[in-house]
Amino acid sequence: MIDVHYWPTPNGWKVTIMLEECGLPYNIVPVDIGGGDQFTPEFLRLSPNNRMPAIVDHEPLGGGEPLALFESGAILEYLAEKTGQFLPTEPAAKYSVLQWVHWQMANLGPMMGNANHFKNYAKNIIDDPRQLDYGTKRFVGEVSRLSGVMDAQLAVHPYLAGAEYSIADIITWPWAFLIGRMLDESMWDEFPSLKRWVDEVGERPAVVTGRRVGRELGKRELTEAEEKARRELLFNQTNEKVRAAREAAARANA
Ligand SMILES: N[C@@H](CCC(=O)N[C@@H](CS)C(=O)NCC(=O)O)C(=O)O
Repeated sequence: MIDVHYWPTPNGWKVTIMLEECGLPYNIVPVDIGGGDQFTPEFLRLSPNNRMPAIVDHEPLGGGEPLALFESGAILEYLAEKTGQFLPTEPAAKYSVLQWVHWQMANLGPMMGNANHFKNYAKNIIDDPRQLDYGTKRFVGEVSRLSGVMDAQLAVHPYLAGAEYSIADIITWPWAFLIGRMLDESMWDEFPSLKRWVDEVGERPAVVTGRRVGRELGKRELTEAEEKARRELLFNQTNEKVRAAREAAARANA
């Protein structure tokens, strides 16, 4: 059995979609990131970067003790190797998939996270909205550029890494399908091949099911005070602020 330390967000969906695609049984362990579960000693032992998703595989590839992993890219690569699915073994094909996996992890995910932050969240935090202009322009501009990169690739290939559906698609779709919703629905007009792929992948049964996992978890209405505490927790994580949790975890896990 695989434990998935999870909250229903794009990075979490990558793992549930992959597990559904592979037909592997799994058990969801909720990590309420707005409530601070990512700072508990138990979670920091699995994921020292205080970010979900993380997994624990109790019957790991290669045998032995349960294997804990954080970072969605590493998790998908591991599950692909474990099941022999969605990552070819022939070197040229394998690395053509992995270059897109790394592209998502280093580009689309972080840029969309920041674009969403500046465009949708930051106005609730700062007093002068003009302070948001530069950050919004910079990150929305990057998402537009990255959408063009995907669109050009998908204009000549059915899937991101070529002819076959792979972990490159599984890792990218949970961010890509939100581009219009997070930024601007009219963006799709500029990227028809990307839109074709978003719609097609979105119809796969494993994608539909994986994205629904834990839907109810994030649904509770928060009070204004809870919302404020959540913003402080998620958007103000200097070393000074998280050091205490890390040190407490180190003591508890020693
Ligand atoms: N590169 C990481 C990013 C994970 C990530 O940013 N997770 C967010 C939720 S989508 C999180 O756990 N945030 C908790 C926090 O900011 O403290 C991955 O792909 O696994």
